[in-house]
Amino acid sequence: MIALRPHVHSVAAADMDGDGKVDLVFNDMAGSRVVWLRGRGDGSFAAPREYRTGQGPVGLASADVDGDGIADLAVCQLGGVRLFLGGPSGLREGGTLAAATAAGVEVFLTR
Ligand SMILES: [Ca+2]
Ligand SMILES: [Ca+2]
Repeated sequence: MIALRPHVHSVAAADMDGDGKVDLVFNDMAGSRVVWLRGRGDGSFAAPREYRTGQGPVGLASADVDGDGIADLAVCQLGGVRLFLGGPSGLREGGTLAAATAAGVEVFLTR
């Protein structure tokens, strides 16, 4: 069981550790985090694991953006988009993809 504040808006379902079983990640907007549940493949999940985000994570999208065959996670948060890369031990920080500036949104394309 994990205590969540209100404002869970988004869930992403994908295999983010490459074990062939679908995992779930959901946002905790008020807690500035995402919560990853590693799927066991039978409808149950391992203990939740938390990853800090910027303020107000609200939207999630999952796809293999670095081409290693393991799903990754993009998190829309206040002021930009943060990337988490999937891997055998879970998610790891992958940097900022886009940030809001006074002039608009700046998109970063470097690795
Ligand atoms: Ca998995
Ligand atoms: Ca990947």
